[in-house]
Amino acid sequence: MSCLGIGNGVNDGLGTPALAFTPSSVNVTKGSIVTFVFDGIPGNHTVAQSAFARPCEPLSGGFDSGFIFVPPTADAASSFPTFNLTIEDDTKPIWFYCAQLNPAPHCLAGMVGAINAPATGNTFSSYAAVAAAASSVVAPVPALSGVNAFATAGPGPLTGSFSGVALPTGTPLIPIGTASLSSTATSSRSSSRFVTPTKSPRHIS
Ligand SMILES: [Cu+2]
Repeated sequence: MSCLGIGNGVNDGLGTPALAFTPSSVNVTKGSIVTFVFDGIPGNHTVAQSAFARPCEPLSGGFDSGFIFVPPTADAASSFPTFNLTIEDDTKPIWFYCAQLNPAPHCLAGMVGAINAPATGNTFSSYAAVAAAASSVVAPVPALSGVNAFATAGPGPLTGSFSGVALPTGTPLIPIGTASLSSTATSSRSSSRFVTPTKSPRHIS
């Protein structure tokens, strides 16, 4: 099993640095379970599968954890929510990113990761470089099944102060599939594809 911390490095028992998955690249064998730990305090992150060439957008048929909110008041000794991915094919790289946009797009800030990335060619560092230059970040719809990996349950436990939210806290409503970093993303709220955040806006990185 591999364990990846997700967070911003404050009071974080795993030492997860700001806006990163730690470690950000792992190699595991078929059948392995990769456990993502939402351990950053505070934090509101996602684990979403993407394609190498489009690091900050959901991969068709990819997995997505949804946003998991860890409040500033969380205890570092908490049982943080985890998201467990079973790897179905260890010959294919699995790329993933965080779709949080607040206070800056995490995907462009380095919150990307890889499972079984090649050592040459499409390497993890190449993926991260493409992400850093992305022109848009798109939040997927949460999904358990992915491409070459799957989860059997959403992130949990979502008890106490932990919760799953439909959109990043503090982020303006954005049309799913058309979010753009260069727009204010607030021009229209009439579309049925908008999702209302379940928490009041706040500034969480
Ligand atoms: Cu994030």
